[in-house]
Amino acid sequence: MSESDTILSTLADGVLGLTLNRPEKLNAFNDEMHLALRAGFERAHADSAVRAVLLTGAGRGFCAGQDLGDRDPKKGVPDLGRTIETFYNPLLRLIRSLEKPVICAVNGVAAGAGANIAFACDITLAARSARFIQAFAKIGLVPDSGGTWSLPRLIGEARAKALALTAEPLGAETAADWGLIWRAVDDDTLMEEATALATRLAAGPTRGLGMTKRAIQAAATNSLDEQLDLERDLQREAGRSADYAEGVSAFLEKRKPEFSGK
Ligand code: LHQ
Repeated sequence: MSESDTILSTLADGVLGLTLNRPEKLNAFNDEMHLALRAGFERAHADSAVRAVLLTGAGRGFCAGQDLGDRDPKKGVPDLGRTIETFYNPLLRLIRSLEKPVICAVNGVAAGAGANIAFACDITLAARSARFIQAFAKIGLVPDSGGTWSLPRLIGEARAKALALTAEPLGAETAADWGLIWRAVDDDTLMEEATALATRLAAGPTRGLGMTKRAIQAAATNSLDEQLDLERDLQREAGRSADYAEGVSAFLEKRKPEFSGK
């Protein structure tokens, strides 16, 4: 894993905590933070001790998207497609393809790519005071980090277009009411609730949870027939897991299961 203080990393109870850590810039991404966050998610893929990820931000913001000081056209016309190809798209793919739960705790403003990364996570909680801004329209850009894909799917085309074209901030409670995120919680309980959720999921049947994530995501492009076949195949695999054996034994023996993640 790359050594950088732009991402704070912890591992406890199977939860890999990744904290965006450029608080003086509301955790806007510079290249170093991009690489360090990617290294964190690569570790989550490779390390079997990691059974869930908890992503959050240090300070008063979650993430203000790209550090615009690093992509200032006055310093030469930038190739933003390259930035997307090099940094954001690999990150989005790592989050979505990780067969372990990714919890996101949005502790404050989430703007631009910062908002869309939060929407790409599996379960997103936000502090009641947090807001989400599709800031791209304010600077002549197009939503990225999967925003043009996730927004219409999560909230429908009308709301997606209005948010993206106006860049109006959306409060956490409305985001939850609309189904953009899982839940808005009191600011002072956000990290406690997010950590408890991540810890609970990290103690869960990791392979089954991972396949559940894969199946739900596949539904975005599958027909019902394809999805039914996929469920059959994944259930066959899940049924052979140690965690299925443990789950059924625990149920029959009226005790709490102890899942190994295998
Ligand atoms: C920042 C930033 C920031 C640098 C706050 N950069 N310093 C992909 C491809 C390649 C390039 C382009 O981008 C993308 C994807 C994207 O993410 S595009 C969208 C980029 N993000 C934005 O346009 C958001 C810009 N930030 C804001 O609009 C505001 O800062 C928000 C609404 C997020 C928060 O407003 P306030 O709460 O009033 O805070 P602030 O504006 O005072 O910011 C605090 C500091 O953070 C400030 O620095 P300073 O030295 O004055 O204290 C800001 O300059 C800095 N900061 N966002 N993206």
